[in-house]
Amino acid sequence: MTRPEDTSKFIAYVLRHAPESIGLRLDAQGWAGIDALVAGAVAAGRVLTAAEVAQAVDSGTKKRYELSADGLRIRALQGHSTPQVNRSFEPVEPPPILFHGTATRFLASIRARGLLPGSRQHVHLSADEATAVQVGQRHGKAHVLKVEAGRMQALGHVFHRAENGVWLTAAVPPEFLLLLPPG
Ligand code: HQG
Repeated sequence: MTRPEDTSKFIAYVLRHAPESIGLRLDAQGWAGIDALVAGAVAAGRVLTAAEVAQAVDSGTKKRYELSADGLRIRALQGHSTPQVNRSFEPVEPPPILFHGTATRFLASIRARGLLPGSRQHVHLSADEATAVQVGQRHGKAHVLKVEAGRMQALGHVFHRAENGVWLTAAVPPEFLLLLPPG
């Protein structure tokens, strides 16, 4: 029996990073047919049903996915690295401060280069510190940075907010990072 969280992670991997791994094609806004997702997964040897996909959308505290109004299609809301997707997000005015959770082992590089999106299309930020702690713990010993989002925006940096509340921006130069310990 596959655990729902494993199913959600599998769907996240396919819809954000590797649709081609199951022969799936996403449109530029990230949408895939649920039937095509299920058929591709099954053809690749994975046990997956449309009911499990629906459960993955509804379950968990992380709103990773969205269903189309007709219920036939699914997409990941953010976090993409696949070049198939180029979601258009509206610019949104951020709060003065946003948070980014990282791991202590990345701090020297972040001090030198700021926050970079890595393989993803954006740097991910949160409005609350608790979320940032959880995100950072995924990578090791968590360290939370404060980002001067208001000052960045005033200087021309653009922010977006995905439907699940995750804040996105292209990159954060080091001068906008607070709580960055000296090297
Ligand atoms: C770090 C999860 C070295 C960055 C979460 C992070 C999130 C640098 C790691 C979403 C760096 C990238 C995204 C630099 C940034 N030098 N390291 N210059 N700049 N980093 O996983 O933000 O469970 O790609 O601090 O909830 O951790 O997938 O990004 O530690 O919203 O739904 O490089 O993933 O959601 O790691 O997490 P990631 P993230 P899901």
